[in-house]
Amino acid sequence: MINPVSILEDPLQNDCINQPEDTAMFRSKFLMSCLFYAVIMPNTGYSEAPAADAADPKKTQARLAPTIGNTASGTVTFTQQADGTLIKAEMTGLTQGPHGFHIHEKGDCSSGDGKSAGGHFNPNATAHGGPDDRIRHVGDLGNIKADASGNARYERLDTVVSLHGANSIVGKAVIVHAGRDDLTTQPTGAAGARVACGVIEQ
Ligand SMILES: [Cu+2]
Ligand SMILES: [Zn+2]
Repeated sequence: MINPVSILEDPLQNDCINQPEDTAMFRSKFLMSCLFYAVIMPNTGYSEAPAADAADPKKTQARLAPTIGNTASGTVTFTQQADGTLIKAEMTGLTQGPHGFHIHEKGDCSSGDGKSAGGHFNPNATAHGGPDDRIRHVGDLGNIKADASGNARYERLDTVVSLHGANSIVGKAVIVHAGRDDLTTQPTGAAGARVACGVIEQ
């Protein structure tokens, strides 16, 4: 549909509507502009609402399973918002304390130790850091901290992680580590072994 407001604001279209009684040459010119709007414009698609894009998801998740010899499992959800990506995690079966929590570059948890997920997701080739650092891997989410029962929750609105474009984490993997990410040691944060792994769903 042609937006009535755009018709009123468009000088060519106004010419078409307010056709002056003038020479045949002008009439012909105005007729051309009428034809342009009648025939060409409806096919340009400018006035159509953008189609929903299946490659532009608004929400996804990863279900984390324990690596061999470990008991940690849980779910991480990613919700794209106007102001960033809301990341929420719930884990069980951890040892008490902080555990390195990252997005790794390969969506592959097939090896028993989680190493098939590769290194931290780092599309911009920067140094490792904490989630609030200006210089960090896209995948650097800091630590998830478990209570005495081994349960952990994490919630963060992250402005670097995205569900589309170059920083898209869709199809990558979430890893929880045995130890704390010190947010400093390169390139891993020295967080130790990988105790849980889950692929971020497409
Ligand atoms: Cu990691
Ligand atoms: Zn990192």
